[in-house]
Amino acid sequence: MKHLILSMAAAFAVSFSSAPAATIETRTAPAGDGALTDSTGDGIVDRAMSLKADGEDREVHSGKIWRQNRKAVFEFELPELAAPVGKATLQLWLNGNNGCHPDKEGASGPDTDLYFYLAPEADGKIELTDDNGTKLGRALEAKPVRTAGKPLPAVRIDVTEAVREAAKAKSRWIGFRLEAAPDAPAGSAWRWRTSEFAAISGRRYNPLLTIEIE
Ligand SMILES: [Ca+2]
Ligand SMILES: [Ca+2]
Repeated sequence: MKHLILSMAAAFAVSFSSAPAATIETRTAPAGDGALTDSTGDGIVDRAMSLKADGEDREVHSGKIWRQNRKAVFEFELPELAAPVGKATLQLWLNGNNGCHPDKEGASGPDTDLYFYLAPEADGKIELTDDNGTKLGRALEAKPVRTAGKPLPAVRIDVTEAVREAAKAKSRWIGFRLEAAPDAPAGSAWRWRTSEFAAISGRRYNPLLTIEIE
């Protein structure tokens, strides 16, 4: 029991000793992953959604589809990052057979960029003001992610620079937003699993941020 308590405490602790680097894991909660939608095509998001009702796919989309521009948003609570961040990785899972709409073999979502933002907009809730922040880079290209006969792989993105910015700003939350590149054509979207999906289908699918402390 004592060992268990120590392990749990270590999940959010930072070591100041010269011991090997610590690794911190933080996951989204249902209120903190969701989608922003521009439904009128004016470039301004007008809908924020964090929870899917029972019977739906428990996924959020990034792409220009059904005359909407949909953006997927994931907010993570951070521990106090007093020691230097060595490396940070965002791990997400796509949904469906091919991870995209339309879900056809050989199909893909659009070229997709990743943005990050900090508190106060990053706060564990999905709001219109989360359409904000700094572009980190290209997260996915417009090409199929599925290898025939194999399950969809996890999508892992290096977000070290973003988490270092959060540590410098002492932000206790960080948000990541995936959206179609500005020049991407309409007609496809990526389908991202949320914490609601993980609650039903397995914790391994929960959006995950892993931070290695030096
Ligand atoms: Ca959610
Ligand atoms: Ca927010």
